[in-house]
Amino acid sequence: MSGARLERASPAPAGQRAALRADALAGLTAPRKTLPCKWLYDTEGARLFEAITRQPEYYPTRTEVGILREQAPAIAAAVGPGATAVEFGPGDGGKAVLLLSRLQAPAAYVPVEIAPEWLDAVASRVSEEVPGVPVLPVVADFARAFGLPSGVPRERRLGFFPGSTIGNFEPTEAADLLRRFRAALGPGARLLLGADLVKGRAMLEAAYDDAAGVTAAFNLNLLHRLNRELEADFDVPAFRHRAVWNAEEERVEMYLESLRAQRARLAGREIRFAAGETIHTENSHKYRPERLEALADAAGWRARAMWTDQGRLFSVWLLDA
Ligand code: AVJ
Repeated sequence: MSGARLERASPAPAGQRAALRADALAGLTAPRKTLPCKWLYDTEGARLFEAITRQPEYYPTRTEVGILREQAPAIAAAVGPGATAVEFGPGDGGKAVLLLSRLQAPAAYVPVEIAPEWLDAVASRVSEEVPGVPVLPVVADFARAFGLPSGVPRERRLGFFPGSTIGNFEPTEAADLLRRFRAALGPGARLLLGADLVKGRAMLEAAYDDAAGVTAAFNLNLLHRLNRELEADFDVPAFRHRAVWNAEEERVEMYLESLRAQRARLAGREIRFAAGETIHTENSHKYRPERLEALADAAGWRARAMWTDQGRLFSVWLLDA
């Protein structure tokens, strides 16, 4: 996947910065400190995530791309000709290029993305690499209610939500999200969904704490970001990255752990840390196939097909509205 083509505008616009400040103040003054994982993805965070996907321990991206490639004929046959692919959070557009180039005569590609500059880059990449498929970009936050513009064909809509991004949502939020996708896509739609599967602790914890330290840098970048954008003064080397498989909740949890008692200034407030105290920065939920199916069901979708790899590490689903 070539992530280098895309650049997010930096620094973030004023509205975003105010939202970051509000989230950081709320999260870091709570009894159990937390920061929303969406803030991991500034320019540097997006670059580091792309580097994570190339680490030997981080199996999800390469496994999902392998499934999409290997099962492309089955996926294309199940989807049929003339689909309009609507992708929620297209990343660098690499998976869209893969999908569109394997589908039978796709009618259009509709990337839905909150950052306009990111959307432009995806649109030009897909137009270049899959010529002949019209690209209709939509600026929207798919995590909230949204509608597709009237210019998007109504027939044969295929939602596309790869990457196990669904795993970043709590199961109830994930069901809400799938329900909103269904509402936005309309009757008769399909959804091609990627979900990471439950597996053993060792493999999961290694995937979220690679030996090269890229995931650690990705997580710690959140503190650098608060220093950069909110003029905070976190002593970043005094924190360390931790990744823990929570077997009860079936999710990998990422934390930043304070190595000593310390304090930091943030937007006029003092944030205190005890030695060993943590900031919870991300949940990455893993699914058993039957749980994913139940989740889809609860959101009004019916599972039509599921594809997996030989090791049953990752799953790609085709759902019917
Ligand atoms: C992009 C959200 C799917 O949860 O695996 C990778 C993000 N965090 N390593 C994931 C992530 C740490 C990733 N998602």
